[in-house]
Amino acid sequence: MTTTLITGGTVVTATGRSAADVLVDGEVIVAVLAPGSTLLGSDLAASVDAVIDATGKYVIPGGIDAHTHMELPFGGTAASDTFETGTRAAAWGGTTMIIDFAVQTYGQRVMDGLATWHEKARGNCAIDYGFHQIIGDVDPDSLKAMDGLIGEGITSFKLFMAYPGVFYSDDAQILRAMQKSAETGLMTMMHAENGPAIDVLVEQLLAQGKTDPYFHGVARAWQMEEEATHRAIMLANLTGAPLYVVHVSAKQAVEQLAAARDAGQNVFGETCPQYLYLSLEEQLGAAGFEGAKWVCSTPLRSRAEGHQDHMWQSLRTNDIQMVSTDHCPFCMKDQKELGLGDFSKIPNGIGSVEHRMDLMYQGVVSGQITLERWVEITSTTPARMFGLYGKKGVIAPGADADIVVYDPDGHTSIGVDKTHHMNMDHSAWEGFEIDGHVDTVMSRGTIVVDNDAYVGTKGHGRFVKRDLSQYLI
Ligand code: DUC
Ligand code: ZN
Ligand code: ZN
Repeated sequence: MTTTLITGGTVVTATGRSAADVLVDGEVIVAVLAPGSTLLGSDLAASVDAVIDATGKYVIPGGIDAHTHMELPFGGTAASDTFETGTRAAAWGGTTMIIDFAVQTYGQRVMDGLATWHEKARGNCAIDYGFHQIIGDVDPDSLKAMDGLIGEGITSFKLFMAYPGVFYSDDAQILRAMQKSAETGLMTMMHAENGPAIDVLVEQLLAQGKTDPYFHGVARAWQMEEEATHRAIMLANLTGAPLYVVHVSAKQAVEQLAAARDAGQNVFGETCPQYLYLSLEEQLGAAGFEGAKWVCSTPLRSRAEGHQDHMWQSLRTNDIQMVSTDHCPFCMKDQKELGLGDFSKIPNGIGSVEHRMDLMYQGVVSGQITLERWVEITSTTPARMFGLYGKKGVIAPGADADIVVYDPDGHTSIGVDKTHHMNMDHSAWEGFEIDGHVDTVMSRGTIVVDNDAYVGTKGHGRFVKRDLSQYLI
């Protein structure tokens, strides 16, 4: 077993920062020591196999991206990152675990859907991974199958109030699934948009000749998100189900979540970097078909309406608890292009798994969030939310040695000809400049990224079984 000492850095956790050395033995952290401590010997550096000099740098728990879609068949094509390419790109950006979504499609058995996703991921990942289960067909069989999910290490399932004919669940199905959630402790994850109403607007816009990507954002108006979020909260309230709303983008949806939380309900919200930085006017409204790069659901919101500022504020006030990516990449060529002349045929999704840690660190630089909050929303809360904390999401003895050495004096330029390892022919983040740099990434004690070189291996990443959410009593 290899022993590594990470020395000279500032260890940052969700609750504070301190100068400390981190000792790794094999796959786990075994000690966090005050600088100069002789407790484990007078010259610890000389007695370990490797030393990482983190002087002037932050030592943080590796990022956990709790919302990715590698290889997802969707919109007439499939997300362009495989588990191999997507987890490698994640590692490049300081993410050491993803939680992807296994899919049960209509008419399929839940456990067969899960088995398919295990086959896709097994032996291919650069970093550890887990699964949530999409229940695309809530019927008596799938409700029964949900009883077996916890034993499989899958402690959360996702329903869609959008995408009629694809993943959509109606209110009766949602109610039944939430009853199961309340009974078992499984976290209900919700894509909260009123799909049937959106489809009417889509049809009307297209009939008026409004076919550009911009109209994707018009059809998926914030009222559609607010209404669905409210409905999901009410159904969760009635049933007692814990609820986690994914990819929140509208400030009105945040207000619904905040009100429910203030009233004591177990309701949580996730946002994504695109809802903090990008907008309906600037990106979705880009000239010609360019806006297709940013077609995702929920959609980018109007900056004039103040959604982005409100979302940053919600991260500070904890009305939104964490940031994932909803990584669902599609190339422009042959994929996004399916929607030339009809925005509703553009595959929905943005690729960001590589850049989440950097983009959120830029929020520290710009004064939007603190250093500790950065760690909290990108690693510690995702770990607690999805039953991984202790093993993941923290720098402490006994935790997996998933560690990132981050250089606040470094710089990262994002763009397809610069930092870009996702399997896409464009970057939704082209031109973004980050005042920081991921120097070293360790996954369970193995260095996978070292000073701008990928040194990881396909298959190093293991499936991680998760406990129930650690936010629930
Ligand atoms: N939204 C996206 O943008 N892509 C995948 C699925 C989703 O809900
Ligand atoms: Zn979704
Ligand atoms: Zn998603």
